[in-house]
Amino acid sequence: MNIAIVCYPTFGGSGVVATELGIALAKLGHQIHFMSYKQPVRLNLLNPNIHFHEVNVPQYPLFLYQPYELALSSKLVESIKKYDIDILHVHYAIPHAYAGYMAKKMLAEEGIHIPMVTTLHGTDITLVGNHPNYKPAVTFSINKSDVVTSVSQSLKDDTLRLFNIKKEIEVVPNFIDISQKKTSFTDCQRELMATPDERIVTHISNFRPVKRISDVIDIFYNIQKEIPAKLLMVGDGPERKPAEQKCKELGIKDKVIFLGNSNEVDKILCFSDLFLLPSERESFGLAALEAMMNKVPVISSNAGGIPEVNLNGISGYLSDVGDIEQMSKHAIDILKDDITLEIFKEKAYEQAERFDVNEIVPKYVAIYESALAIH
Ligand code: GMT
Repeated sequence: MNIAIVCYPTFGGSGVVATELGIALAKLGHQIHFMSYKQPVRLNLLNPNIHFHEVNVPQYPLFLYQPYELALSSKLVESIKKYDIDILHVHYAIPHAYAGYMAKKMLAEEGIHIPMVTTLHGTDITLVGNHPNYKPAVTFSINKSDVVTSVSQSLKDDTLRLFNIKKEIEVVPNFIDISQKKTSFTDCQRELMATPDERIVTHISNFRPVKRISDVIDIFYNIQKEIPAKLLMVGDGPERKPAEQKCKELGIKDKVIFLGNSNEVDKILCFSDLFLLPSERESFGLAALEAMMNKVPVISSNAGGIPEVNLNGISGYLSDVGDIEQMSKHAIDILKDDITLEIFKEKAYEQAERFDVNEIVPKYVAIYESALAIH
């Protein structure tokens, strides 16, 4: 199939999932055309089946906001015709499903009919899409998609609760490529980050308020009082500066390393002992799954779809949002002795295997095939 994938190119999980999906489909022999305003961070173009088409938005001083949707839908129309695209898969409803629908309508005028699959990722529904200023357009473009998928059952339930959706929503969980882990472990340089007696605790996100970065610091503060430890903070965003300030005030600044954005998270996770994800909301928690693939147990909140990924008492522990005391206690329980830690590490890996690329990508292929069959 010739497949167009529209996604955000930045460090957010939706762009990562879209990119990994395109790479997996390209390995299966499909021609993949990524459309975005920048090359997605995890996209390695050294594959003859992968193509990247940059969406350029001309800057015009009259506009306070440049019309990205227009540029995207025009680019889609042009590329779908030029590359004989069979299927359009948009990740993140805003504005991709909307622009995709406009492209479909323009193409239909020329007698070209192409099915559109929309994958909902979370913030497009729970945080942004539900805003009254966006809600009618988001509802419309979900209902006008040929197939709608969501990355967790929890997100499906939220979508049906918050929007007037007439379409069936199919749950297709996010995935990881377990085989990648086995090959990248030689690069693991734990000694650069911590002394042999220290545990390494890690958090990865885009440091937005929804990630509750302050809770991450509080939990680590409690851990390091009981167990020698370092905290690796990977990513960047609005909560980074306040977090750095908080570490200074708590007197733990030498134990917390802010690494900034990285597209090589496996090289950090491979020597991590525990992952913290105390989010306020999380439709899935891809970062937690990536940790588990690297045998890192997870201390998380029980928000949204996280319980579908992290199993309480098995791959880590779950607590109510904001329950710092319980999260700290559970973290210390896992880290306090090598045998317990090893058991949790193995169980985290076993749970991650359920989300392997080979289990999940065929579900998308089947969706494309049935969308093409009925279109
Ligand atoms: O929250 C983020 O880190 C970014 C956001 C995005 O849209 O890229 O992530 C959402 O999609 C991810 C991939 O499906 C999920 O793993 C995240 O849980 C989800 N984030 C939220 O729901 C807050």
